[in-house]
Amino acid sequence: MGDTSLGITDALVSVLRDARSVAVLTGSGISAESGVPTFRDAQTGLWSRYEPQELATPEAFERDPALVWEWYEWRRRLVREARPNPGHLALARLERRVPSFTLATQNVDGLHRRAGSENVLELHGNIVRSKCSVEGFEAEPRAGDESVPPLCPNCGAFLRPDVVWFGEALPEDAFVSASAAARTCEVFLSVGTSSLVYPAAALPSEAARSGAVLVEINPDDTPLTPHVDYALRGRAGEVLPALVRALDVS
Ligand code: BV8
Repeated sequence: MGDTSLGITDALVSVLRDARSVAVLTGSGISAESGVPTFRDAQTGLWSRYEPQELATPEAFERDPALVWEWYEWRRRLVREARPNPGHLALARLERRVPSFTLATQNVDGLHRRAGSENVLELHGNIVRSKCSVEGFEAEPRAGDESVPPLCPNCGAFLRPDVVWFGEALPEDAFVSASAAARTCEVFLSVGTSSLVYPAAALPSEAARSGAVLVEINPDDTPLTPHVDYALRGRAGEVLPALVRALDVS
């Protein structure tokens, strides 16, 4: 049965095994074991002197488009080299055994889809995609375009990463679907997020208010911890596989 050293009790295993609908919110903590730095970890090397929250804004792009573009190019290289880890893979396995499963992620690294998850809502966009900073359409640089940032092939404005910056609205359809899943699920897992960034951070409480069993998977406490039914203290790459394994043997 459950691995009680990680807080996985028989009660939690049985609730999850019987659930017909499960919703999950992930944050950058689930990608930490894939080598993608979490959003609030001290940045390494050249980027150590910048605060991510300062760079991930329209104002920073307005002020210094080349700097912001280079920061994303650095992160894109990390993401390209990264592989899904056992935490991502466990969520893909869980999706296959739950009748209704929704995975809302704050991450922009695309690792959930690469792990085989299908119903993924990218609340904050995807770092691999670019879009025109004026027209807003998805666009890629023309071959041979050496400018930094590259220019929109359609209108010549700067391209920007297709992610949601601080102060920007989340993609409406993704967030509406994530809210609906939070309101209707029986079990809500909050994994690898500091629960500080809104409106995504409101989803777990919305689930709890609608009667869901609320589970947090994180090595540390967060502002959500006092409100959860189960706080599983550990790394996503360790806890999630143990949780899914417990379902298989139960
Ligand atoms: C908006 C994309 C309005 C870019 C990101 C109240 C309501 C609404 C908005 C606000 C509000 N209060 C404040 C706001 C404004 C702001 C906000 O929330 N600010 C915070 C800082 C207070 N919100 C916004 O601006 C949002 N927009 O509301 O617009 C609007 C509405 C209509 C019209 C116009 C405007 C937009 C927010 C999205 C910003 N973009 N990312 C990019 O990536 O470059 S957010 C960024 O933070 C990442 O997406 C990241 O995922 C996210 C959250 O961080 P975490 O994922 O939690 O990562 P973090 O490093 O913080 O924590 C990692 C956790 O993992 C830790 O707990 C750690 O313990 C744990 N961990 C570590 N290792 C592991 C682990 N866990 C498991 N396993 C491990 N191995």
